[in-house]
Amino acid sequence: MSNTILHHSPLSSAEGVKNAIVQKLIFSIGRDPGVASQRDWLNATLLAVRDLVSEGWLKTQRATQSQNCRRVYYLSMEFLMGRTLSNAMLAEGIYDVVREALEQLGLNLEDVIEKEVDPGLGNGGLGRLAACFLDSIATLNYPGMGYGIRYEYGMFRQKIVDGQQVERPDAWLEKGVPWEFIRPTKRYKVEFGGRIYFEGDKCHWVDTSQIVALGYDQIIPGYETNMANSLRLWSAHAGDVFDLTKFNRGDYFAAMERQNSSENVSRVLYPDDSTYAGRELRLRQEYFLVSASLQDILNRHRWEHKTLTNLADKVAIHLNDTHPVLAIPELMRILIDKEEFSWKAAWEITCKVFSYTNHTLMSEALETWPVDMMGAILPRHLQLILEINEHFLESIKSYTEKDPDLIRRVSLIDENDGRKVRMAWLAVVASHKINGVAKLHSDLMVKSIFADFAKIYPERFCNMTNGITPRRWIGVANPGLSTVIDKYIGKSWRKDLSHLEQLKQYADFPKFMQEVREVKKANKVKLANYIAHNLNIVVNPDALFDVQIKRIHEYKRQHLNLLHIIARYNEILRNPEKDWTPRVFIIAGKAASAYYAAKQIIRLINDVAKVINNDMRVHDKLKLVFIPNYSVSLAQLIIPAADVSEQISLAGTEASGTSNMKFALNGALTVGTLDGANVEILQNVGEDNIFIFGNTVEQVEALRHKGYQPSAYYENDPQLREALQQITSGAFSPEEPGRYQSFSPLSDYYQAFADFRSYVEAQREIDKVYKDQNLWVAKAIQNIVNMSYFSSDRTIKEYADQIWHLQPVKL
Ligand code: 26V
Repeated sequence: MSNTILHHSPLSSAEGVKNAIVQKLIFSIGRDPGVASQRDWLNATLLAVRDLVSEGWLKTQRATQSQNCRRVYYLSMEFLMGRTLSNAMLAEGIYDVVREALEQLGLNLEDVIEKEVDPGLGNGGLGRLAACFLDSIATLNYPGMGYGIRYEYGMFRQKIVDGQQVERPDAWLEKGVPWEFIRPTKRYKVEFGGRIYFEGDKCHWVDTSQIVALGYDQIIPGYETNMANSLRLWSAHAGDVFDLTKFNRGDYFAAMERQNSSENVSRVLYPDDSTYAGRELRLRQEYFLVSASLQDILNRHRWEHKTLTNLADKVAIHLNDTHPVLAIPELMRILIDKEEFSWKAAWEITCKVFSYTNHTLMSEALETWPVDMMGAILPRHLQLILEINEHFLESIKSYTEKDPDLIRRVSLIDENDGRKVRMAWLAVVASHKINGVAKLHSDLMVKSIFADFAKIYPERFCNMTNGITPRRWIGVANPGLSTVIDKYIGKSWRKDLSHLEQLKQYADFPKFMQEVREVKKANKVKLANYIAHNLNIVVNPDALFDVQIKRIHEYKRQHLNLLHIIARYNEILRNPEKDWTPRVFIIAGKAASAYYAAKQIIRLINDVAKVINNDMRVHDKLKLVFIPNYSVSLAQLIIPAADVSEQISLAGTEASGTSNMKFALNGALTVGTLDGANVEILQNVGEDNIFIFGNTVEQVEALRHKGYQPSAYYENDPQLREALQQITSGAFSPEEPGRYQSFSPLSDYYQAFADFRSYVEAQREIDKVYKDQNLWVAKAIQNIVNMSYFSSDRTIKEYADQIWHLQPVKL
């Protein structure tokens, strides 16, 4: 029985699919087809497709075990998976047959797809990268698994009320998640607080409070392979902590309070550092993820190998930024306190198991935990970290004798301003490989934040330039482009993006160019319809669509974009007769709820949009649209419709960027600084096919060094001065002229003024090129055909070979 596979493949004909869906609707969802809603049909379809994917998943589990494979575990506090249905249907090759089946049932597949919730279990690039990686790991047949938290409320839903961001809860679970499997047996106790004492060498952690982690799995199908991996998300429960005695006595409040405080751990997407309570919750969440995942990993390993001594041969654990770094002291704790390994043996295993990716150089994002807070919540872990620190500082004695200040700089404990544990330092000391996410970022990383460590452990640092999955970012998001590509070179590019280079021979074929242009136009019409329906703004799909979509942050410089838009508006009013290239500026993104400056930027965008869009004098020449509630599914709608991709961060601040890759792959031309992966996009698409502007990292540094003077720029630049004066004097907020009084970012920390002139010149060049539609589409095609390097398959192959040392499973 144990090797039975229940072949559940009636999904090869429309009739079979139809029956499978109706069965699911009646027997699993419990709805009468006569009264079922679109969501019911969606859920029934998801269940039917899930059955098919489950077969591959079973096979994968069995093959991985029988081949005794080494696995990678990707630990991340964020996974932005996007909607499941179309991706899974494409992976299984059943998209058309499902469409036909639904048609027979009187339903439109595209409408049904749109009903699926898009779980917002992340903040941005780091979370979406994790999702692209899981897709590539499965598609390349690598044995691996993601671990995260099943937050009850994901990233807030963003509403715009009177131009301002308002955050609304995202109760995504309430609609049901048919794709997931609850795993009642994957249930682990997670402990917090208490105290420790030693009996000889042996440490006891006692008087803890406990909660339960319960696993929920999502199957991650590989593309056209039988492989399917899992993403396991943990949900917090009170377990037997729930105080029934109190409840029965009528003390409901006390009983519920205890339950609530346990379950709060997976209540919301981890909060930022803005409040103390929020920080403490995040520390608990991070430990919750790490503790449950490690118990699960070690259980599986014990079950397969009966011992933990060979753990490092079979297990690679990857730390997605510092958020899961507590896994390091947690593994040490388990090996030493529970499994009775010596310190040395435990440390050797730990260093072989872990690897770590750094995703930002921004100092405010480098996690530290107050020693007191960690001591109260995780006393044994703090003690182990202090011990790791002692060993580490001892091991670098030969350096510290020559450079005594080194101890202060590299100590795992920051003593400068209240004692704090430096999580990135801990990650570096315990990981055998540490990578940045784009060449420039990896170079800067070893010159800046990790300079000292790069001298101590030069062999550990490497670069793994980010990538994106072509399945979702062309296949799902841009079916029109997929069809055109298929027609010329076949379908294989989905699994090997380098095949796109075969398109080069057609790059100047008028018919091919025409088809690429028509696809872009159709995507723009679709986006224009969305904008018309949802925002009541009419935009012309023949205008140039200029798009900046990403988290709102000063370093990403949405305000530089805005300064150019205002300057352009002024020029149009002064020169209405000029042959302007009509433009629609599209901006989307969320601001952290406690980030005042970012929220002001959103408000200003909306204020400026109101003025421009209602000014009859500019008419079609200029429109500005802020699309609320940016998400993976909105990205899938917007990116294929873009002509220009705005990647305008201050050089040296954006670690990589990944939307820059998605845009270029979909035939948008980048206007960007020499920052993050833009540098490598330039190298791949060639300087004729990208608009680079602004200061380089070295120039930015030099300006900082000599004392950056923002006033010098606006005093010398009448266009910049005018735009700034309009903002600060209330030209865009007549009902409250002082609203942006303090906007004048006299500090201009991110040097937007210094790059303004060269940005405006790049924009003029864009206007000029766009007028020649043939030239434009030729450049767009050069982007598409030269982007194969940025497939996450390439990235994952590099991780697998150089960091994780994985072999594909043979299926
Ligand atoms: C830090 C914190 C600290 C407070 C709690 C919430 C929170 C959430 C995230 C972070 C670090 C964010 C780092 C990040 O998302 N980096 C982005 O990673 C992308 C994938 O590598 C990369 O393309 C982006 O350039 C980079 O900004």
